[in-house]
Amino acid sequence: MKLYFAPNACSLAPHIILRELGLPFELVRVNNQSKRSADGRDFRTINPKGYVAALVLGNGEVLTEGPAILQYLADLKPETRLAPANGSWERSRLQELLNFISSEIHAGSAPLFNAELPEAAKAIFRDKLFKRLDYLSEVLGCNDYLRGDFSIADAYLFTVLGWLPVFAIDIAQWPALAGYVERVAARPAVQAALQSEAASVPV
Ligand SMILES: N[C@@H](CCC(=O)N[C@@H](CS)C(=O)NCC(=O)O)C(=O)O
Repeated sequence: MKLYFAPNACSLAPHIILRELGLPFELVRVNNQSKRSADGRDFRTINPKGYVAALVLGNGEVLTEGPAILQYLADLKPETRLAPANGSWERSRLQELLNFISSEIHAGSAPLFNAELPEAAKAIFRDKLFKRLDYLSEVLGCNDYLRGDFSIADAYLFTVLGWLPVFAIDIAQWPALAGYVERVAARPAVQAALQSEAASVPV
């Protein structure tokens, strides 16, 4: 399998999960501005939507959209229980979380990256994001992970919480989330993913 990624982008979540699962994979870095990829291709020929993550399977199929990639990967090794069995109630609960992270935190953060957006507009998005983080902090409470044991939702939430410093948002105002980020960051697979992205050659 090949994972097209950009350092510290949402593609970090499937990258972490590939390592958690111990699956063989190749990483291909993408320049999100020029859309060139490290294998010399125009990334839009791989994902016409033009954004990471994209997972290319051995049979040539290309899977995009973070939550779909994460679930596909977890289901390759169900015994690791990074996602509960497909069709179970627990799986629906996990999907509920993945969708929340995707639409409320990931997509909710996206405008804050936009240098052209006026500060007044950013303040509206920031306020909404704060409400979502308040909620997540309550859900997490004093648990180590979102759903008991570490799951694909944790790889995704860890990834998007990693963007807060870019927006000058101090995670310390949510002690449960601050502790959570430290806990997830300490996992060997997470360390390995972060280090290999930092060491990857710019395209
Ligand atoms: N709906 C997509 C969104 C992916 C996305 O936002 N990718 C960002 C990085 S986190 C990106 O590559 N943006 C570049 C662009 O849109 O041109 C998913 O959930 O996978």
